[in-house]
Amino acid sequence: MSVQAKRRADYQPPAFSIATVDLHITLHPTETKVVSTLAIARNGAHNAPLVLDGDGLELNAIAVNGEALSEEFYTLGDNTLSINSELDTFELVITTTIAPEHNKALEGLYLSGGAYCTQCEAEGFRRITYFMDRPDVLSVYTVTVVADKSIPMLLANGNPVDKGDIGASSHFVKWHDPHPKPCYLFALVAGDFDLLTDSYTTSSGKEVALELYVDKGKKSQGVFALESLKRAMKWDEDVFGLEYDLDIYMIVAVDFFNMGAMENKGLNVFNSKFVLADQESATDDDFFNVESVIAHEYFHNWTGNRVTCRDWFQLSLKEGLTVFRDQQFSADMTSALSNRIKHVRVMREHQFAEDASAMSHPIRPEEVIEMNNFYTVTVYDKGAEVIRMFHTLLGPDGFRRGMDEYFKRHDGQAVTCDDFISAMQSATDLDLTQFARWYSQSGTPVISVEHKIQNDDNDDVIHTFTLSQHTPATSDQSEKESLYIPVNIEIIDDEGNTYTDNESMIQNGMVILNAPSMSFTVNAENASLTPVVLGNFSAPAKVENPLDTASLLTIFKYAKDPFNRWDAMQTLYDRCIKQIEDAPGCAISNDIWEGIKQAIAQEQSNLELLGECLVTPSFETLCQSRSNINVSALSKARKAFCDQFAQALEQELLQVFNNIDAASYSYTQDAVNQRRCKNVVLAHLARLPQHEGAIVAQFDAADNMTDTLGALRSAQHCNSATFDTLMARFEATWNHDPLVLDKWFALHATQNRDDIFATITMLCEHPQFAMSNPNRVRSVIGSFAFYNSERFHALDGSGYKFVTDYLLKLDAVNPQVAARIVTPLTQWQGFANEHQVLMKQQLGRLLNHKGLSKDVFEKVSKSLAYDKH
Ligand code: B3K
Ligand code: ZN
Repeated sequence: MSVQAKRRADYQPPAFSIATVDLHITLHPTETKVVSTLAIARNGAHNAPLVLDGDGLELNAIAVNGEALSEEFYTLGDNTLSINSELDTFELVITTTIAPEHNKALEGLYLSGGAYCTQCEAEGFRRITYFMDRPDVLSVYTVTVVADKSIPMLLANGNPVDKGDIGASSHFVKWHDPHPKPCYLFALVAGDFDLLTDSYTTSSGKEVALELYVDKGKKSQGVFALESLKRAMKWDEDVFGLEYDLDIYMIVAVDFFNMGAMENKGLNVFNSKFVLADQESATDDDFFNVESVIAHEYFHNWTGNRVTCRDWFQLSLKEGLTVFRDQQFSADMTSALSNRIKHVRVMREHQFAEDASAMSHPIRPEEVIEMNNFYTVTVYDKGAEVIRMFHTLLGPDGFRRGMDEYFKRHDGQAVTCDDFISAMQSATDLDLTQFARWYSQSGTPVISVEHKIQNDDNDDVIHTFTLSQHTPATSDQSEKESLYIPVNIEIIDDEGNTYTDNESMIQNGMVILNAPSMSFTVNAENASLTPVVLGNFSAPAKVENPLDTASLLTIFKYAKDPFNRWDAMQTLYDRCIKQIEDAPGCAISNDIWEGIKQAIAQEQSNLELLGECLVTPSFETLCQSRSNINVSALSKARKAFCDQFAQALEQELLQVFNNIDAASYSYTQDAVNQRRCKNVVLAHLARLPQHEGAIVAQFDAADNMTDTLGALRSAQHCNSATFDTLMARFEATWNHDPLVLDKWFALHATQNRDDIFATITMLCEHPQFAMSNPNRVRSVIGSFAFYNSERFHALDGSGYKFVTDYLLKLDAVNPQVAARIVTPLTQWQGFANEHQVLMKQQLGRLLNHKGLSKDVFEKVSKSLAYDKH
């Protein structure tokens, strides 16, 4: 396969602009007619042709200024249409036909169930009509949607301006969006939905109609999403002074969707998973995610839509920033600590892994084959961490000034990450030049901590702390430079006293590490000091801090920063697991259990922190602090540790469990913390057969999905008959609801059982399963590949082969989803050689497959090429 990568350095401004786009779309499952009228103007003096992108379109007619264009004036390429006109300005009318029903890639215009909907970001608009499909061409859109009257609701961006009948059987609605936008924000939805309506009055008194469209019969499950939207609108006014700018804001929930949601101007399209929620069917995590995704898409209205990206290499300009904004919102709506822990888990489980793989890229990538492959944890989540560092360095007020300046300079423009940095620079005296390297350098920096103790001439005890940074080479960059790293730090002794440094390098609890290393000293008599480093995960880095168990427990007891306290326990657990890996069968010493018991006692009343501290690091997180991993050995060590944990702490765990009141259900932070802690504890107790009854009892009594699912997850550790019985009961109850059934699919797919492939095959044949639905595929195949580590990595190669066989079929249907699920297979670098050989064998099969999509090709070919370095 020969595919051309695009490079950031090759950016050229568009040769033409398109001031207005008038679309007239007559919907039909196999013959949708799209008439596009474009006001074209040449940019500057040149005689290059107008080159439009197109993909899978049937071209019916072209007219320039009202005259049909004869063939000598245009060239139809594989994916382009070039118009040779000497005119500097002209009206171009292009008529094309498309077949939404046959569109299974879910990009462009497609049918989700019975509803028409679109997904254009990144480059899907070219599957609807010929256009300059790039984000720096901004146009004002007027869209007329025509359909059979059996399809009652016809939606597009902006405000409705006209509607009426066409003959006896058809009707139309015309929409106008006054805000110039790139084509990736175009949207159209047509179908028959239940509609929830509400309104919101902005701080300047403008009334906005809010409309939420859901599948028939699901109205009550949309209430929480609509309430979340209003909270997000208010928050953006309060925190950033940003108001909504159209008369109407619409959200449509659809069942077939490649990702979470899409911020199309005034008409968001959502995966129904991130809209529908009620007590019976949604967990606390689901509620959290609904609120957070609703907010994320809403916040894009300013960070993404009003100010958009010049080119797709700048994606983090809108995504990193918008993720940071949604994280801040969620922290304000729920709790700062549990949010921070969530983000850090994502960074450690997924982003660090990406940076260690052949897909390593800076938050602003340099080279891309398939843009959809770059909607990554690096661009999104590491991107948000970089924005968070601006926020940390500038402080909330400085950050706000920078944001105000950004909008003042760039409202209505398509800009770059450098433009953002420059706006931030205008709001601070700090020199951000070195900081900007976070945009160009990939890889996870490692901060090493060294602690030396000396006596000086006066017999004072001097502690010297040295922080060094080092970023290991990545697949895309061999040379690394020093980054500008804000490192939150506390120096405490074993009674919890805090110390300041002699050089005053610690300012407001933070040092700046901007050279390969830096040192400071602390004087302390008769005290043993512990450096508490990277509070609140103040930078996306790994820390190597050689602390003994006593120091880790001191941090847990006394550090001011609750994130550090949680992290100290994670490090402690990681150490214990390592100890068992090195000496299988060994018992963790009693003083560690005693330390954990004290920690539990100390936090009895802080169920939020306690719940998080009782979670043992995931297999995926453990992988990031290891190399040459033998999966079975690591999994066994992790399991052995968890078993010992349950045995050693049984009484304490039981006490926590029994002390948590089964108060009546509500979705409040306190209640969420209680359920979370209770279910974490239950999962530990499940390892002891005597507590099986508690699991069944919780399953029987649960009046909400969090507790039901908590019981089911715990049952994964019980004997298989109990698990099977509860799973069967769950299926009988939820058979009608595929979104809920996804949880059941995922639980089955992550079982460590000999019959796992028979199970997965059975799941794929389930009446509610369809390969064409990304949610189902992610639940079954995605869960297996990402989270069933023992079976996926089985040393007979069966897991890798199973996933590959499936991907070969899926790729022909939906390349975007296939390219996501191939990720674990491409991340072979950390694993022992026997794993690597088998993984690469399957990557080779994929690479040799005729007709492989460029999505999967890019990831697989990079992964195999990395090998040859
Ligand atoms: N901007 C979209 C993601 C589009 C992904 C295209 N493959 C959703 C979001 O980040 O809000
Ligand atoms: Zn986004």
